[in-house]
Amino acid sequence: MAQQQVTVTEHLLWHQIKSPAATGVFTQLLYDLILSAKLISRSVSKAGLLDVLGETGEVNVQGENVQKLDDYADKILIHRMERSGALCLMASEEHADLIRIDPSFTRGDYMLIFDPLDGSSNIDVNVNVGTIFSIHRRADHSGREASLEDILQEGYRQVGAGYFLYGPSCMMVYSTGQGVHGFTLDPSVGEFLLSHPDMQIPRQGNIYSANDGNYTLWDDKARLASDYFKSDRNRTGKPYTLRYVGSLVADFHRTLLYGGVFMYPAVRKPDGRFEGKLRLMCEASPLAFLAEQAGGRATDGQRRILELKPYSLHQRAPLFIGSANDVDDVMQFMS
Ligand code: P6P
Repeated sequence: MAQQQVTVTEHLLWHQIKSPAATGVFTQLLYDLILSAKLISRSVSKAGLLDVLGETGEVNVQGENVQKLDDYADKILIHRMERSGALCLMASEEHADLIRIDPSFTRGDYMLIFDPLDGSSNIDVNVNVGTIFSIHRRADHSGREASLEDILQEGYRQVGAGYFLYGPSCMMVYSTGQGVHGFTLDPSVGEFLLSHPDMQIPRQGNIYSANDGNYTLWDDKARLASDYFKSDRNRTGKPYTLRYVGSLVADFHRTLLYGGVFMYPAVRKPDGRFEGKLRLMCEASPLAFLAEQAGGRATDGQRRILELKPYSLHQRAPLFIGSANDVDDVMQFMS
């Protein structure tokens, strides 16, 4: 008998039944994210043809010719998600300010933060890119208009997080706090099928993932951590393999499956300040949620990523994420 495939729809409904608080609004929110990703995946897969064939002649939902893909992905998500009926606020890596939901749309208590197409600079060389999303639920029910103070929540308060990876296949990896689950899009039927149930990061890895080109810009502690993994002093007794795609979703997805450590330490700026590159709310925090749900760890070098209280929408943070043993070892050098 053909293996019975579990669709993401079945999986979400099954989880909704298991979650007493679930009202179906959250499930609808995820459905609309999935539809957005299918639309983005379709355009990303044709990216290279934009030059070969010129304009694909495609017209997006706003009746405009397909633009730069990250702008296109951003527009798809905003258009679809403002109509989900689940949101009171959105924030996009592409927009400096909050995206409010027009009162003409049904609104809800959820807040969505997303990076519409992370790693988009890699598209021109046909490297995997991804959409990262983080879902919070508003704590205030006074009826006042939702504002920045509602969305600037610590990562441990996320009610859902995940990413879509556009690569050889299109994958969705998500968690609502009941483990991490991966789905692969079957383009012949347009459905995400459960391919990686209950994903767990190996407790110990042997892959080191960082942009070593920044080595001279790191502080001494980050350099010591980097040297440790590339020596025979680490727990495996031999140097780790180095793998670095330069697309966060791809590097994280490999870390989730194979283990090891991904690190993007703070780098020294011309004025001498050290600053992280990755954004806390739409990159580090959702991936940290997934990492911990999969038995891994995520820190900024001092504190657990999920404990950081954001002070601004686009603040950046250093990120060390992956296998529990490997991130614990990083902390030996960083703390
Ligand atoms: P670097 C892509 O531009 C991105 O935001 C992440 O996807 C990726 O992890 C990082 O930047 C790569 O940065 O400095 O190594 O090119």
